[in-house]
Amino acid sequence: MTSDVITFPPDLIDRLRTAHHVVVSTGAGVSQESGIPTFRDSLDGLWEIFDPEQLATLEAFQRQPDLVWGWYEFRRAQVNKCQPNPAHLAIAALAGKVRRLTVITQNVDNLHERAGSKDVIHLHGSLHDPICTYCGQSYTLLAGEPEVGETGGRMPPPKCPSCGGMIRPGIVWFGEMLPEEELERAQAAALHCDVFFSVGTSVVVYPAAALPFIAAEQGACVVQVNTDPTGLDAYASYLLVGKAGEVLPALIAAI
Ligand code: BV8
Ligand code: ZN
Repeated sequence: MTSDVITFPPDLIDRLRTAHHVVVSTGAGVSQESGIPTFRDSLDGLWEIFDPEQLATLEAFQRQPDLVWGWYEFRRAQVNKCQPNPAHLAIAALAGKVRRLTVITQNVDNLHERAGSKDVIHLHGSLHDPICTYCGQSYTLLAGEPEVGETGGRMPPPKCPSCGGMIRPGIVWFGEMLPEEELERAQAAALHCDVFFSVGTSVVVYPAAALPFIAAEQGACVVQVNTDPTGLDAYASYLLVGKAGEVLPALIAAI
């Protein structure tokens, strides 16, 4: 009977115990065990006829605002029904085990924050912070559940209370620049950290995907936590193959 206790190389544990700055950079895989589909999972229900890369663009929003707004409200309702999973909780607990921790995410859900992580760098925005396309003001979403049916569906975006402009999701779409300050902070963290975790990301979408390579280039210990291989495999110091919700709690407990 093989033990299901996960063991880790002693020098990885030592690296974490002595590190001055640890970075954890996450993708959709860290929220998968909370029940949120990843980008590689095909969209289901009403959305299966759409490709996320086609929907997640300014052009799609301008052409079909009700469809794109409805998709994001459907996803926000999905996130509101989910809970942070043990991976999010382990990342939050890591902050109390290492000297300095920076959490970076490509995800647009708020599960890191709901798990207790502080000052999370959102490179691609958030489902929970829509803005006005005209005046840029933040828009406060109505409390409670977005009114979307089980399969979502077309919903007209709200109008800005200040200027009447159309409200859009506070999301960085394909072809859009990332928020400058967040990107600079993330790149600086990759440049100066001792240990860089890449968790649950296929390492495909740039410039976020460049971060683990920047860290490897400057000599950081790069650790990938993923169920599957990615383009980072050959550059990582450690490949922890498995579900983030199982690997991370075991790793944090071993520090
Ligand atoms: C930019 C918000 C400068 C949206 C996202 C043509 C024109 C313009 C730009 C480009 C172009 N061609 C290429 C580009 C650049 C483009 C890009 O990189 N494209 C890729 C497809 C090649 N990038 C951009 O457009 C960026 N902006 O470059 O601006 C510019 C401007 C104008 C002109 C030129 C350049 C903006 C990119 C941001 C897009 N927005 N998100 C939304 O959420 O709706 S991207 C979105 O997709 C995510 O945020 C994330 O970044 C990416 C999905 O990746 P992952 O998170 O990794 O998820 P994925 O499903 O792929 O993988 C999950 C992984 O988890 C897998 O490895 C799996 O094995 C693993 N896993 C699953 N379960 C578990 C697990 N691991 C552990 N445990 C588990 N349980
Ligand atoms: Zn406005």
